[in-house]
Amino acid sequence: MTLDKIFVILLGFFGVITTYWFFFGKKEEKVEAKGSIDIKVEGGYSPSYIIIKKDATTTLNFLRKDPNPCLEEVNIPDFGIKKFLPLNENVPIVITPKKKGEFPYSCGMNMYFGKISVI
Ligand SMILES: [Cu+2]
Repeated sequence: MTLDKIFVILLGFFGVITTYWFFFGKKEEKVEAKGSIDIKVEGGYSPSYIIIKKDATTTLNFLRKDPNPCLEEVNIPDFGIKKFLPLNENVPIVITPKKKGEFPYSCGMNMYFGKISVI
């Protein structure tokens, strides 16, 4: 094998790793809410993965900073919650989960997602 062939193989290998890292390497930010948690709504939800305790009342404070109308509504179907999020206004959503599991939440059009994990 000539040096340039080795170089091309290495380059291809590097490309694959970079692509993999780009799509799968982004770690999901998991945050445990202790009574309440602030969720910033800007190009998605931050943090998006929220851990809460079963039978404990938790306040999710949604603050929308993104003028994109896509994010103007938040849905938590398992809790029967559908709320309008005015821009730059804190919207508290109070939940007291009665069962454990993972419950998704999303924008009104199902384009941005987050998850509530009840432990
Ligand atoms: Cu949307």
